[in-house]
Amino acid sequence: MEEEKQEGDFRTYKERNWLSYTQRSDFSIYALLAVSLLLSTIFLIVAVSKAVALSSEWTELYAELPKKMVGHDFDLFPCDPNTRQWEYFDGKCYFFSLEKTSWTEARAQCEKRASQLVTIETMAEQNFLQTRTRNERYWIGLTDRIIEGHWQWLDGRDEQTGFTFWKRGEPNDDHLGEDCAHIWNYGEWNDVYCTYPCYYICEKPLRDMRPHQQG
Ligand SMILES: [Ca+2]
Ligand SMILES: [Ca+2]
Repeated sequence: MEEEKQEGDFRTYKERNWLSYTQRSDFSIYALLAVSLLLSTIFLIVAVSKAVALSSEWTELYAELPKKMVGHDFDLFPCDPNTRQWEYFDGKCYFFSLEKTSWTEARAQCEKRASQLVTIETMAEQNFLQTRTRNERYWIGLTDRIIEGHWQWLDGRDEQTGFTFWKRGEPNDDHLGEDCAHIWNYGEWNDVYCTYPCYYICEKPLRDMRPHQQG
């Protein structure tokens, strides 16, 4: 009897211990789960707030990008970043025609573009133009149609008091009467009759292309 009782007590003791252990174990699991949940929630909140901040930064960056690109394009092509028909040199914009026409029509075409047939004032400008014209004939804004032998630029400057780059022996007012000037081989100038088909160069100040930069 005594042995049975002891065995019963021992069993009860084991069962209590087991129950106590199981309860402690459950508590630990719940605690771990709670901590995990808390950490996950914190992580999620941090991740979401980071994503929102990043998204906002990207939105701002993309909103600024077109403005920055436009600014960059104007740095590279100050005269005309959209079509690039006008080329920049030393504060002015130049248009080189793709078709040949008479001097009178060339002048009209430049006026349509709010510009004038080019006036060449310096060797630097001459160099720029001749690297671009490559021995082709291009009309310039120089004529002696009003008074034969008195060459004048369309902007009113007198040819005799400024820079000149005539070919040797020109202007010669050769046959048919040569009253209009063009750039030719090596960029040198020649007079020819005004209906001769030539390319042409228009010119205007850079400030006329970008009115907002005036000041
Ligand atoms: Ca002449
Ligand atoms: Ca000539």
